[in-house]
Amino acid sequence: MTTLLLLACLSMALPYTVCGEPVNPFNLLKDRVDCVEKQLGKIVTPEEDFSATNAKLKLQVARVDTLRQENEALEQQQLDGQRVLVARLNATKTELEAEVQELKRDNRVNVALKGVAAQSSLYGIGVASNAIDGTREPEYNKQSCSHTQDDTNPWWRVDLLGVYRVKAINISTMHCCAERLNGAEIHIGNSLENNGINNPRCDVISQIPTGETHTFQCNEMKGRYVVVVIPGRKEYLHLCEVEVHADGLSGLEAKLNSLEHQQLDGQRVWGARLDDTYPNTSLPSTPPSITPPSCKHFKFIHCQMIKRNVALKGVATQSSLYGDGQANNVIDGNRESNYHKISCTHTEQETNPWWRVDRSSRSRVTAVTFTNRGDVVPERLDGAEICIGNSLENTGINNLRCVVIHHIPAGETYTFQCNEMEGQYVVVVIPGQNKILTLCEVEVYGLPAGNHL
Ligand SMILES: [Ca+2]
Ligand SMILES: [Ca+2]
Repeated sequence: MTTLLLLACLSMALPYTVCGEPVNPFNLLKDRVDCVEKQLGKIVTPEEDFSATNAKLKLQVARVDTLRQENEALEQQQLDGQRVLVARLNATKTELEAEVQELKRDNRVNVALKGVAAQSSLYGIGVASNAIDGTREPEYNKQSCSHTQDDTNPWWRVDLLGVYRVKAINISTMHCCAERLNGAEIHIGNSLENNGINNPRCDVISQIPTGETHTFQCNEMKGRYVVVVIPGRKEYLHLCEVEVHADGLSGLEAKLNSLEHQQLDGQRVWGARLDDTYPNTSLPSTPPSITPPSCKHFKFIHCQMIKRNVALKGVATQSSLYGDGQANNVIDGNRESNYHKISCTHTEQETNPWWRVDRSSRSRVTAVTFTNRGDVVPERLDGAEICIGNSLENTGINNLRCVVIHHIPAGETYTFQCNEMEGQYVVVVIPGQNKILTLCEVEVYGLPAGNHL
């Protein structure tokens, strides 16, 4: 108490001035920030290049040791999203130094720099980590570009070692042969299925000129892995730098995000959110093996099945029938991939063969899982498109497209994320002439429309 009084007396006695004007010592921090902003406003305009001018002000303030703590708050004071005010006491503690620093454009941080890179194969000195070494150097010989062999569907991937909300990705090409990257896709997500290629797609690279850097916006897609793949052809994949500009998720959100992907039995996923009425923010480290009704025992969370195979209750139809390949075989709950066990569909050979499930009610489709035929001809499914929506126009093919299936190996099951596309119908079509559509199981995971976790 005595100390407080003494401090108060000192405060009254010492002339606290900011920008030459006396201030209330109890509003010192606030006034000082205002002052700095005013000062900066006079000498720096938004159009100026901050990295060049890097304005710096020195403000006379009284000796106040407690400013050390207050400075921590000051350092985070943002001016306009692109610039940040950094302030600190100088060595003599009698002056406050304040400067405006330009943040990286849009306040983004390249989180790939701390990641771990991998790729489908290695050519020469083009190790995967060259694409996250922090330099865009385009000369292959300078060992800053990744380079695969002439692979079919070559891929490169960075594991960000945590889940991030990805805003944008910069990709820099090599001096040689930049056209090889044409048609490459950028995928982001938490799955390593199919080397991460089955994660949702951010964008397709149409063309990046030799030695240049292009930016792809990813709308805050969440994920731990960023994958670049050249689908559908044999090609060398080389990348001189991949910069991933992203924000980290909060601790709790990160936990939830990883939990959401923890499958219990292939059909259910455990999810949780904080209950606003309960302050405890702790979460169990592993999903409880419980069904939704018993979730209510957890007072501090809600949990529910956030994914269930809603295709099972649908009605399937297809463009034509060959042999025993009934349309409903694909939603019989059985992933048996041998066509002769009568759990797969089969159309005639025709133009644009399609299969469709009517789920009789609208829901938000989070993901669609496909099991391809396992005994022979898995390549028939290559190029199939998944469309989701509420329209039956053109047999449902005109609905929005979730994904194009490049290839699912024989008998394997792949999951494609559809980011909660809403629709009553899920349609699979193989565009082109003389095509045959065979599917052994389609699982549609979704949430009721309007029910947000
Ligand atoms: Ca590099
Ligand atoms: Ca089946």
